[in-house]
Amino acid sequence: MPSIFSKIIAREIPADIVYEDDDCLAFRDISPKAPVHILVIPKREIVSLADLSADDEAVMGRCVVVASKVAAEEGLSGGYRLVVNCGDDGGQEVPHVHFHLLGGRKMTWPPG
Ligand code: IU
Repeated sequence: MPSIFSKIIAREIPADIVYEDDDCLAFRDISPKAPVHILVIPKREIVSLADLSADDEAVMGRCVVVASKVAAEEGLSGGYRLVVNCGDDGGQEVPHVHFHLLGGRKMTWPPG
């Protein structure tokens, strides 16, 4: 089932895209929870972490490498947080797996 992120990938709705390659897309979150809040997604339609298969290993690894590259480009030399919410209990709202790259402020732990 295509989600709103599929429309962003297809350029059917606008987004502030900061990185793109054949497999991954990174764009600024529309409702940022930190000074830097970027979502890194696989272009492949994967609903959540709970739906991953062995075929997804490369693209998910690629997303983590992209997040690291984008974090460096955003100047997050002091550190950052990379988060994936999974399912209702994990607080996932958009059914297309995504990494939240959060930075530019001190993070707290544990998360809510
Ligand atoms: P979640 O992990 O599924 O809860 O995160 C979804 C995120 O997608 C959330 O931070 C939203 O602000 C963000 N988002 C967006 O950037 N653009 C959109 O059009 C929609 C949600 I809908």
